[in-house]
Parts: sequence; structure tokens; C-alpha cells
Amino acid sequence: MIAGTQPSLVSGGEIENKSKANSNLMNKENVVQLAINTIRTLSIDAVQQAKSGHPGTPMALAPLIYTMWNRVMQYDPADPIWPNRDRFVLSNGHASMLLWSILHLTGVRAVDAEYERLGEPAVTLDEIRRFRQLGSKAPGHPEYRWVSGVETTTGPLGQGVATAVGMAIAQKWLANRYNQPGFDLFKYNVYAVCGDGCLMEGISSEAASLAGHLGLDNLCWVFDNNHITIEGNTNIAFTEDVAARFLAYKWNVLRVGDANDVGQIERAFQTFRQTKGRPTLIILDSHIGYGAPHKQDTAEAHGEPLGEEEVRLAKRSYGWPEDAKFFVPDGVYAHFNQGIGARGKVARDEWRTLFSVYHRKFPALAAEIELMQKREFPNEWDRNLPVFPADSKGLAGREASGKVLNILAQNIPWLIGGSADLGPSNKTTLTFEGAGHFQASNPGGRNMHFGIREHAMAAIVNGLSLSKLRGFGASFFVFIDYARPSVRLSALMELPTLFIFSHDALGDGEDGPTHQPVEHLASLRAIPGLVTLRPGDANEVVEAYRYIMKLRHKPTVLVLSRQPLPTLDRSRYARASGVAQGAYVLADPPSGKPEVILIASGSEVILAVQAHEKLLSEGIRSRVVSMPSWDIFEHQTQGYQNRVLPPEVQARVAIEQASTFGWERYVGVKGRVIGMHTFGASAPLKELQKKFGFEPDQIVVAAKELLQGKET
Ligand SMILES: Cc1ncc(C[n+]2csc(CCOP(=O)(O)OP(=O)(O)O)c2C)c(N)n1
Ligand SMILES: [Mg+2]
Repeated sequence: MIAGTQPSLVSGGEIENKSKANSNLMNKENVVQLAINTIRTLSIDAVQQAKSGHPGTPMALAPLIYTMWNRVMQYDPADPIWPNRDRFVLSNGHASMLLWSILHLTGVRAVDAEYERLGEPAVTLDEIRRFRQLGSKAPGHPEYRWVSGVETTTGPLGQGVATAVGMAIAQKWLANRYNQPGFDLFKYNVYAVCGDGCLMEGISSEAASLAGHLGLDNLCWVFDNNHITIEGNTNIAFTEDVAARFLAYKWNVLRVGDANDVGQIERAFQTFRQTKGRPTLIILDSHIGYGAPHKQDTAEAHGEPLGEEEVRLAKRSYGWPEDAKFFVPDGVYAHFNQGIGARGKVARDEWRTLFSVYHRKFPALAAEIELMQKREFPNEWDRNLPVFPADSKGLAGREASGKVLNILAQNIPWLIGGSADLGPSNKTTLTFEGAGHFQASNPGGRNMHFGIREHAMAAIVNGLSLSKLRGFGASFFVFIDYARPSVRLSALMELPTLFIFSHDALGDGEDGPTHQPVEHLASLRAIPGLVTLRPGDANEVVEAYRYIMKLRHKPTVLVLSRQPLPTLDRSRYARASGVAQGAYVLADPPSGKPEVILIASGSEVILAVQAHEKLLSEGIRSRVVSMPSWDIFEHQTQGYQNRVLPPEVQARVAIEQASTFGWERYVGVKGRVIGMHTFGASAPLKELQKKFGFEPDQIVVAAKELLQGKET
């Protein structure tokens, strides 16, 4: 069904006389107001039916959303993944009914995971009737990947606005690389709507500060200035001068004093589009629960159904048929179809014509764009990857990573990223000729300088990835806590982002316990769908990257050592390609079945190997399993897992400079874990290794005790 030709779906009994209702409405109000009130009433009805949700903000912001979609945005509902579409981010994700209403009314079509356009609606009226129910395409909060037309998952306040900064950076980068004279292929704007909550969250400050620094004039945030949050009026906790704050960030700040004034709203967006060199914040004064006589301007309108009687009264105030539910009056679909539908189609058709000419004139660049859109890479993306020779002194994980990253970035032009001010330490700086540094004056730079803003960095990396760039961010591993909420969203969205974290354990030595991660590996391993990889030597780093780069729908945290790790002799020990299985047998006894298994990751692999050699010399048949990634290992067949960790071998020692939490699953009730039970300490690494038991001799003792059946 084509958007705009859909009938007004009214389920039986919900409204007695539809045509009478329609003619009454048409007499009273013009179609713009009808469209706006349709957004309001769909939201009210969905929340009421679900008996949960957030009606107040959709009621207040319906005119804003109407204006953005039907008058401002370049967006073709028939193709929600058109690369040059304007982006819309609902950062106050609790107001999701705004999004479901507008996706429905504008007839946005569905797209599948392989980027095929499906032709069916992304959100039907029936889905809206099933708001917040299992499997509905109108879930509680905007879910990227689950509902087409959702540009990013939001709900944790502040994430959306920060992610939008990443999208705006991506647009600048794409335009710089691919636009040619007469071929403005990437010319879109990024819009984000947010509330008090988003602006209170620290991440919005980090993100706004960077956006202002970078002069992202393709970025517009709209702040729903309703003075209400869950606990009541914002005068209890949020009295700062938001305008002054954003002016200080070097933003352009506009104010619209009446959230119902569509003309004023439209003019504000015009000003945004004319403003160069600065992002824009539009402060929109609104009334939460607009039209509900007892709930307007109160916190009660925020997060609970209005109640049947209040629903009636609100509808009365809109001049709406009071008994109508999920009612879309005649003419509303057509109105959106003539607005965003027609405008979007023309824009996209023109773009497609432009792109086909571009394709002939700039075939190499066009091919890149096509690959990128499908999250694929150029052929030979892994050419020149190094093989590191055996070396007892070895290389730090971060050093190996830096070398590999620099090669990959030369093979994959849209691999871009950086660190939160630790580039020289994380070894994430791209140093090859032409790599450049991303700044307002150099939007083609490949090195991002996120500043010391880990949280915004991770959200921005999500935004880069949502724009189909291959984005990475970096810091010290212990500071992943500052980024974790956005890493979690990366996993939820199934984005192929890369987070490179060095200084993975006690290697930070003298810096002490504030800089020594303990619980971080365990906490990341608990995030569904996130690949956590902690390679054990330089060649494992190479193989880790080979694995990561092939991922199209999973984020990775790559955990790297600060200190040199010996590069293992792979003619003597197994090949590092075993990394792709998450865990592999690195060393075995020369003959016979192993009687004890030593399992380690990262910097502890070498300790396990040294202990293994000792055990062998004493006639004990030990096996070493290098286990850089639990997640990957758990996705292997049971047969493979059993070959690596034969169930009958129960004498097992795991060694990892991190919380022991969870290792029981591999060592079993009879095994031992040499790990951390406390925070670390400030001292040279050697002393810390001794104090906390990370020495080959201590592993040997544990292995022998297990074989002798000694309890701990
Ligand atoms: C990070 C985070 N903390 C807390 C919440 C829970 N929460 C959801 S909405 C909300 C209040 C938001 O107020 P505001 O942004 O002003 O939204 P409004 O009620 O005006 O729509 C809170 C605390 C959340 N979603 N995310
Ligand atoms: Mg508010």
C-alpha cells in the first residue's frame, strides 16, 4: 500500500460514526492541525491501551515533529536508508510514540538486515495498537535494527544527542571525501530532539563541547524546555542557564517561545540551515501534556496513562471525537504524502540520477560508497598485515595494535577514529601520510581527537558506525567505565564498532589501583553480543583484528597490554589463527593426553606457557589453552569446545589479571583461578606480579596441588 492512500483505520466499535467524525473535524480544523492532533491522539491512545508509557511529551511536541518531518527534513519514507537522508534522533526516547506515530503517518517502509527495502510499512496502526507489547514494531523506546526508520536506539537519556554528534561528524567526513564539484552526494543535516534529562546528563555536555569545537553546522538539537521531569518541576535540580551554556560551547542558540507555533518552529529551522560554522540549539518552550486539563504542566503527564476521563477531556480540547481511538482522519495520510512524501521522493530521485552519473565519472569512489553502505570492505582489505617473528622480548599489545591499525586504515579508507586524549599511549594514532587530523578546518582527517570525553567518544563512535563508517575509539581499559553505557548500546544495536583499550591489567604498575582494571573484563563479558578480545601476543593481535574486521553486526572491545609480551614461536606453538575460535590449544604434551589444563588470556598466556614448560620437564602432561575471547569461544560447536577443554580433564587452572568472577565456568568446581580478589596496588609490575600470584612457579604449584587432589 502506498503511503497516503491508506484508509483511516478504525477498529470496530471504537468510534460509532466515522464519516460524521471526519466531517465534523474537517469543518472545524485545517489539515495541519488535524495531522498534529493525530500524532497527539495516537500517542494518548497507545499509552492508554498499553497501560504504560509516556503521553505528555508527544502531546507537547506533536507540532515540532510534524514541522520537522513534513516541512523541514529531506527524507523519503520509501527508502529510510537512503544515504543522503536527513537524520532524526529522538534522544528523549521515552517519547517514542512521537516516532511511531510519525513513522506510521508518513508511511516509512521497512528494510531488512541485509539492507533490502521490503515495501511494507515499518509501523502499522496495528503495531501502534500493540504499543509496548511483545514483538510490536512500536516498542517502549526507539530500537534501532528492530524498527526501520529508527536511526539510533535511545532511552538512556543523553545517548541520542551524543550519537547525533557522531552522525554529524560522519556527514562532514563523507562530504569531504566523496562530494565532487556538481555532485553533492552527502549534504544532509542531523536533527536531535531532547529534554531536560538529556541536557542534565554529563554526556550531553561532553558531546556539545566537542560539537561546538568542531563547528558542526549540520547539527541541530531541539531542547524541549518544559521544566518538568519525573520528580516534578526542574526548579528542584536544574536551574542553569542552558542558553548561556550552549553559547559558551560555541553554539548558535535560538528560542521558540510557543511549541504550538508551527511557523515559528519552521523559521527556527531555516535559521539553523543558514547558520555556518556552529551547531544550533533550538530551545522550545512547551507544555507537557498539552491539552489535558488536569495534567498539563505536571509530572503526572510524563510517564503514565492519562486515564480514561482525562483522555476524553484532552480530546475535547483538541476538538477531537471523544470516543475515537487510534483514529486517523481522512486527509491526514495524504497530507504527509504531499509533504514529506513528495519532497523526499523528488530529492531521492534526483540523488539517484546524480549518483548514476557519479558512478560513471568516479567509479572508484562510487564503489567505496556502495561497499560502505553494506558494511563491506574493499578486496584485499587485509593485505600487508604483518606476521611477527618469534621474539622473547616481544612487543606490547598496544604497539602491535598500532601497527596493524595503521595498515588496515590504509586499506580501508573509511576506517576512522581516535582516542580520548591517549592516542600516543593507546597507539591508535594513524601516522601514515595523508591520515590527517579531523578538525573543522580538515573534515577529511582520519584521526579523531575526542578530548578527555570517553562517554561522548563511545556514543560518537556509534554515530559514525550508524553512518556506515568503521569507527573506533580508545582509552585506558580502566576508563571503559566512563564509556560503558554507549558500548552497551553498541551491542544492543549490533553495530560493528571497535573500542581499543590498552593498559589492560596490572601492567600500569606504579600508577596504582585507580588505573588497574579488575572487574572490567567480567563486566564486559556479561554484555550480550559484545565481543571482548584480549590477545596474548603480537600475532594474536593481528588475528584479533582479522576477526574483528569481518564482523558486520557486533561491536568489539579489544583489550591490550601496556608492557611488552614475548612473541611466541609459532613453529613450536600453535598458530595464532586459533584466535578466531576464541580459545585454542596453544601447547600440548609431546605425547599422551593432557592431565592438567592451563587457561589464560592476554599477558598471562606467556606465564602459562612458562609454567607448562616446567611441568613438562617434571613429566607432568600439561596443556595450555590461550583464551582471548569467551564470547567467541562460546559460539563454537560443543565438539570444538570439548576438544579444547576435554570434559574428562578436570584439573584446570585459569590465570588472568582480573576478577576471578565467572571463571568457574571453565575451570569447574575442582579447578583453580589465579586472579584478582582485591584492587591492585601502586608498585613496579614485577612486584605486583609476585604479590598477586602471577608467576609461573605459582601456577606450577596450583597445577600440582590439583593433580594431587589438594583442596585450596
Ligand atoms: C540515563 C537515564 N537515567 C534515567 C532515566 C529514567 N528517566 C526516563 S525519563 C526521565 C525524566 C526525563 O525528563 P525530561 O527529559 O525532562 O523528559 P520529559 O518528562 O520532559 O519528557 C527519567 C529520569 C533514563 N531513561 N535514562
Ligand atoms: Mg522535561
